[in-house]
Amino acid sequence: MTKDVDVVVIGAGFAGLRALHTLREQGKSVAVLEAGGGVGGVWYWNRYPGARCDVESYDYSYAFSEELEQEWRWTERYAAQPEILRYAEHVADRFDLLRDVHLHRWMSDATWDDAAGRWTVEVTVGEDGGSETWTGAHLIMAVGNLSTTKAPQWPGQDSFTGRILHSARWPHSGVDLSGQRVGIIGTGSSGMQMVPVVAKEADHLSVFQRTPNFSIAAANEPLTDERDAEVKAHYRERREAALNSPSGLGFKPSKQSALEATPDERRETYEKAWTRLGFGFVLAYYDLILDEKANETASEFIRDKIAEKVDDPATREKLTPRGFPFGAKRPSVDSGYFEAFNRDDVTLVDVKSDPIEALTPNGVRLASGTEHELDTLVFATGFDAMTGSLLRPEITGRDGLTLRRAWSEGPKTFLGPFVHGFPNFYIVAGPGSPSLLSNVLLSIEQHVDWLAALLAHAESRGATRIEATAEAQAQWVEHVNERARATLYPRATSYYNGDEVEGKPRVFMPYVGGVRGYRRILEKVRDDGYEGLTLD
Ligand code: N01
Repeated sequence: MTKDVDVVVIGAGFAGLRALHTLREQGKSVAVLEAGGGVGGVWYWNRYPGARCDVESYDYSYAFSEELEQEWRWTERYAAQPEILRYAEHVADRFDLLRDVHLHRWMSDATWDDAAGRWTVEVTVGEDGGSETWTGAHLIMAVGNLSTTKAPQWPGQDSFTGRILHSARWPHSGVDLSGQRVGIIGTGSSGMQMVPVVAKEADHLSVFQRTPNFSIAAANEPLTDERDAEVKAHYRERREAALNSPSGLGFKPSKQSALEATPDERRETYEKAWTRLGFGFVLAYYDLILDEKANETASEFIRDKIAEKVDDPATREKLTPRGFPFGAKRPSVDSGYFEAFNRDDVTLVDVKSDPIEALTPNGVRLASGTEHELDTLVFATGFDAMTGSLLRPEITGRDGLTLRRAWSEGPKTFLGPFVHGFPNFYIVAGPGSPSLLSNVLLSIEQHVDWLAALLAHAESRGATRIEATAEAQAQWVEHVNERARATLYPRATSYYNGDEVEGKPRVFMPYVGGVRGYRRILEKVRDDGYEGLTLD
């Protein structure tokens, strides 16, 4: 039986929950279809040891309800995964969202019916492959940028007699790693967070590193009642500051060039940023991500920090990032990652110089023939970022155009949410918008509010179809590329550029114009009567 609603939302992470709440308040019927067994999105799936947010808890939380802001009590400056998941569950419960969230439903395809002016969404239900059909006048993709996992397949993988886990599909029951020889492949944010925690538990840990990356010390701490009261007394100002900052973290970069400061001034600025900014460290000076020489001053500062933490010179050298600008590849925020390599029971394996050749029944064999024996092997190998979850299902818009074909040269959007040829189809905080370069929770709320206002406006005019024009989309794509080209971002091999998946078009995907600049663009488009969109 087909189920009909006004709006179908895919994904019950922070974006999907917020869309449900806001559109329901507008009087729309909404169905949220979620592949997982609970709400929370990335925080539902990523349960690996040490998983925690690298945006401060007070900022990585919804701003739409002052009551919610005041009543929720975060316990740490950077919340750990279980606490964030509890928060998502609390929100779902508090705003009575669950009655419209349909779990264990994976969207296999969606097709626009031009005559009816509706989307038909086909869904696989549960593990046993049942199916359902939903239709909606609008389709919102709230699927997240880091949700389709990427796991390499090595020769001999099936012969490995130990256990293979992925950081983003960690068993809900937890995993006892005590007494085990554990291997972790990948040293992005997930790997770096996991290493110090697993090192304490396992008998021995081997870390397979391909590219050493920059990381900022987390400076995590418990939140005292005084601190909590202080933040809550000024929450509106904090939110305002976030909206008016480039990253949505409330921090504005110094207007001075890093190169104009004296070495002592720079050091002082960097020391302060080190304990305050997390991955916003890249904004310590405005030109760190614009100018190679300026960037090198920050890169060198971080390399010195790493050097202070690692005892063995050979290991230290292997852990030191070089050859790409700091920040151009997403830096991590870690708690004791580098120090973990001072332990006798942790080994760093450089798989750039000696690549993994195969898995064997006992572990991992490198090209040199060296074998690392393991009981558990963890893939912290990341995601098919930004486009993975949008292109895995088959999405067909007007005149049979599929999203895969429309994006065969990389994602093309108008402002991020809109794709020409796909009426009434919206992507929340995805490619073409600040998304992964911002505090994504803020970007999610910005998109949902703006889209909700657009839908209300269209309705008030009796319009039932909303679509970006080809011209507006082409101009936005050019603008996104032009802004990216003016920065150092394209100079690293990174998932921002689509480098993480072989054969993926090399296009810089997020919008580097910043949260504040982007918000102004959205406001102007709205004030100009939604120029760039056709409302019929
Ligand atoms: O994934 P990644 P992630 N052989 O893509 C390596 C967010 N996040 O899950 O760099 C060997 O960053 C790969 O090597 P290389 C955050 O936005 C946030 O760690 O490509 N190695 C890399 O080291 C983050 O950026 C939080 O050479 C292979 C690693 O695997 C994003 O999620 C916590 C390989 C993948 O790193 C993704 O992080 C966690 C191969 N075949 C995640 N394939 C916080 O809030 C891949 N690698 C703190």
